[in-house]
Amino acid sequence: MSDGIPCLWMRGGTSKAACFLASDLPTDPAMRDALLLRIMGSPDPRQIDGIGGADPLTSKVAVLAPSSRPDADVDYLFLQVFVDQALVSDAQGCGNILAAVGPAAIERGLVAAKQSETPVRIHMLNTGEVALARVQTPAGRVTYAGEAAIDGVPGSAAPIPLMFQNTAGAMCGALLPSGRAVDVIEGVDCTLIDNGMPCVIMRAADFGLTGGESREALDADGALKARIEAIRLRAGPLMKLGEVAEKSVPKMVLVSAPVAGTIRTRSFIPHRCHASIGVFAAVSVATACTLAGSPAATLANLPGDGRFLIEHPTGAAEVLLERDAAGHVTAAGTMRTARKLMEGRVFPRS
Ligand code: NQM
Repeated sequence: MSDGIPCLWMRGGTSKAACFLASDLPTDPAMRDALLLRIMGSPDPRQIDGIGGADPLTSKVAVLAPSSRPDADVDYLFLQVFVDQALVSDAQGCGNILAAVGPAAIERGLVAAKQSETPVRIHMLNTGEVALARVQTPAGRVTYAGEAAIDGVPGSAAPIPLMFQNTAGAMCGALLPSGRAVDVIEGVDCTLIDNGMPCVIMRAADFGLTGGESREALDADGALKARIEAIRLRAGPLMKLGEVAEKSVPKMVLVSAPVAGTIRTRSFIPHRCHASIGVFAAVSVATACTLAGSPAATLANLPGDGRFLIEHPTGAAEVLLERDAAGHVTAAGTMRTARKLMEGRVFPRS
């Protein structure tokens, strides 16, 4: 370890992650997780002795390996390294970091670049599903420069379209793990849903909020967070996730009427308010908007063309939903960008 560990530090969508090859990390998950905690500098609210950014959105890890199945090009394991607890969780995927996986797999030689655009089929080990990313590779090299802009990231970059299928019930076994579109928990109407990310969706108004509050104001509201956590702990077993006190799922999403898009959100991941919204969380919220009678559906302004604009604290995320004749969501997509920030070796504290 004194020579450091090869590491790519990448922005994926509105998050950042350290990307490793599985072959550079211990195979034993407990040893791997202990190493990742030391690399990130956890547990410590400032992560001062590691490379983590003192925020769940910048304390993430992607572990890449050659694909273990024939219909994919690369295996991607997402790990959330908690900031102020000695916990590393594989109980969720991450669609923002997913945007960095295609470029990182090409950079690290796991996938050969094609001449103009390289499709990368990514086996998401957390959920067992395969996503398709399209990476710009003019002249056979990844380019990060481009004209695509996403809210929550300044400037523009090369677009990375992401397409998903079969995400319903990815973590909970069913789109609606309780079998209902509405459950009442602690007196609050909740939709317990998993279309790629387990989420509990509730009306902001039921907490006395407008839903337009800033991330900082919500994070400072201890009474609100305690109420949301009480609901989360009861929702976990109902969602077939078991005891969730030490898990980063389910995510807790407050919804309100949109300003200009489909619906407005403030999401907790799960203890801090997200600066924007997770990719699969946005897909799950968009899907909830289509469920008659659910809190999200009563507030949503549904698009006519399948393009759902999910408003969040720093703008909006676009989610494309394909639905069958019965209205069931069959596929989803979004557009993200990514950037290589640093390539080198990382030196964990001993
Ligand atoms: O929902 C944050 C993020 C995420 C996850 C989180 C994500 C997703 O924005 O797919 O992208 O929910 O912890 O990076």
